Amino acid sequence: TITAADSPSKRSLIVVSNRLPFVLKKAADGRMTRLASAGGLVTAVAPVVIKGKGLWVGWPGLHLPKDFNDANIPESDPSDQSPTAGLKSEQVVTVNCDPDLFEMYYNGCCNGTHWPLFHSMPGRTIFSADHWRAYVKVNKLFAEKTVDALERCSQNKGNNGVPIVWIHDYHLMLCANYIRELAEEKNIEFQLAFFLHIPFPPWDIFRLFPWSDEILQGMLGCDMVGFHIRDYCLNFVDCCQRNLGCRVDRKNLLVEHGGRSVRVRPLPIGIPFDRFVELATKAKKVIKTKHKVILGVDRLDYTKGLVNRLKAFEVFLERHPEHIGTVSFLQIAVPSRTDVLEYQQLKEEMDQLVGRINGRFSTAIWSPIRYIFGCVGQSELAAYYRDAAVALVTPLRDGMNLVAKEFVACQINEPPGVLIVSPFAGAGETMHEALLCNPYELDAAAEVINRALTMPVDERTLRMSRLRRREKEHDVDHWMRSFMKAMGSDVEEDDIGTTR
Ligand code: GDG
Repeated sequence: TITAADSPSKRSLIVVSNRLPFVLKKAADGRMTRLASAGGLVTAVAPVVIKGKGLWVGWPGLHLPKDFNDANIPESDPSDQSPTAGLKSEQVVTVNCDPDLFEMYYNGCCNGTHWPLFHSMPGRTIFSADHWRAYVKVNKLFAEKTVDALERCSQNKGNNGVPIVWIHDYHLMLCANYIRELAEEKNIEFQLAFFLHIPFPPWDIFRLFPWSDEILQGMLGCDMVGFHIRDYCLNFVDCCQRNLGCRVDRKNLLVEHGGRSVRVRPLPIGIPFDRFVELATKAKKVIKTKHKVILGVDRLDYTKGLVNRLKAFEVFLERHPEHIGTVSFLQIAVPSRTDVLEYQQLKEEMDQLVGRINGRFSTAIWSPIRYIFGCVGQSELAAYYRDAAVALVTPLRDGMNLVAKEFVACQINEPPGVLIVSPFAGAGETMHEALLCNPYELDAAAEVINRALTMPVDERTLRMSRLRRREKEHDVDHWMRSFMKAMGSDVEEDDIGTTR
């Protein structure tokens, strides 16, 4: 229970995520260095961990020797400008495990099972008891490390409030229950929360997983479970009722379990809006063609609908030859999970499709598709977002999708461009002024592309200004504050906001 006397800045936040907010790298001279991650999540959460003297529990991105001591984690470099620069090595708890076990947990269960299943793609899902056992073991390991972290936090005399443990994502769905069991045995006080960054599927999909009850029980170890949107919350509540027979309250999003009432909350994530505006304002031009550019930016993942998108663009060129020679489609596809066969096959399919469509429509001085298989810098990315006429964000299924939000933040040119988004992404549920496009319906998708390219300036301006206003207000700091509020704790303005 949180008392009014609890000062928010004294409530420690212990974040638990598969990866730490930076990875450890071994330099050529054998010294260990930190390589910071730049994502919005880290930007929003790290300042709260730092100021509240909290801790971050996670895998350091490489397999460390068994006897590795966290005291050997390097401090940040003096030149480090990243949000994690202030995170002292004593605030970091590494989870280390056997490489083979980690492989079965990470590529096996997390990416081979939970990722496709939770994106409602059971045909791609691998059901393996060995992978599941690895997942259980690794979740237990994370839980043990988190309880060590909790013990450290409660011994810290400066910390008065009850620490909040915040577990992230589908890698760690069992963790909460193990933490609760272990910490209660040790009489440690805590509050537990979980946030899922991907969709939570409907019951009829979820129940295909042989150990689905265990997942629900794991998550119900929390005091609060958060998802991007209300639909995912309702799916979760539904699964708790139908799988476990829990008493639930759909209106207030509550699940009764083990004598406790677990709150389920929609907490749509935002982006560091102002940072993207600044990047877009300063970024040099990278699109130098006179053609209008239709832009796609995604990890090369089958959930992102890239094959359908290319096919829809092909139909668009067939049905609207008047655009030939005046527009081009630029797809940035960031290599992802490249050691997994399915992702290698997707890359091949993309290469072939791009080649085929370009071969079919190119003229001597124009080709319809530019395809970058690689990562661009953030400032370059902001320039692409800024100068594109249309963004095509058409995943087959996506928890939220930050690209849609980053695109609107960077639309500082007048007149602005148009956002096209899939209804099957969380962003499609919340960004009401975007044009909706069902990625499975190629003919209709082709017409939406045409509509975006020919939309009158007034309509574009009105839609984009409303989209931008909403995303600015609901930025990633707002998300962080909403989370703390959902945990019964307010955050002082000062405790957040390195994103401004
Ligand atoms: C998961 C959920 C949910 C992309 N290309 C480049 C680049 N990016 C950055 C973008 C954006 C991020 O990657 C992608 O975020 P998404 O949200 O689109 O997708 P996932 O990675 O699948 O994220 C998703 C998210 O978690 C948060 O909860 O929205 O639904 O699947 O930030 O900017 N960054 C740089 N160069 C690139 O080429 N620098």
